[in-house]
Amino acid sequence: MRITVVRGDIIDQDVDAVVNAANSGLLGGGGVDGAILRAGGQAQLDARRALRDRIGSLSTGQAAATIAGDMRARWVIHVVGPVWTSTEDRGGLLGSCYREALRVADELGARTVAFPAVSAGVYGWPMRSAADIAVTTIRAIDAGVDEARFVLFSDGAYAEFSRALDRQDP
Ligand code: AR6
Repeated sequence: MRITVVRGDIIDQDVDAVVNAANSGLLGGGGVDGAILRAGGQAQLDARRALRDRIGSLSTGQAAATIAGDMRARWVIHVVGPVWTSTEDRGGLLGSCYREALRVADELGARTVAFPAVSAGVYGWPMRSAADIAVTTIRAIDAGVDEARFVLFSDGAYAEFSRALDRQDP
């Protein structure tokens, strides 16, 4: 599996599946979640509602897919990242988001998957740590996916993910 890092908007990526930093209610929010829902339109919203009717809510660290609707991508893989706190190490849950997303991507048969910096926005996770956990976790997985692409919205996020990838290159 190739791991790549780009600066840009996850909506614009020509990939099979896009990972969404969702909340457990699954029906949208701000940040990347809002952008993905807007881009997906009614078909994606209907699919999110159907998923919620089926599973109730999505737990932190878990992943579940819907169709993407009007997006270029075919699927959205929803994950719920942990909210940052300095009093408890929730890094395992953040790693689980990436692991579970890739497992679901494999099940779907997705060859290319775009990831945002899960938890590093509204949920407050420090970008440096978010990048280290994301890269370390993805590196350790032997997935059927050809490319895992981190798509970072800001220069700062892009710099941290690039650093994490370079630092850990064999
Ligand atoms: N493309 C790529 N990255 C983006 C985009 C985009 N279009 N938009 C934002 N980001 P966040 P979280 C970056 O807040 O911290 C929502 O309300 C953003 O700059 O989207 O996991 C959900 O419903 C940041 O670096 O996700 C939840 O309630 C990163 O994506 C909650 O926010 C993640 O920021 C989840 O919070």
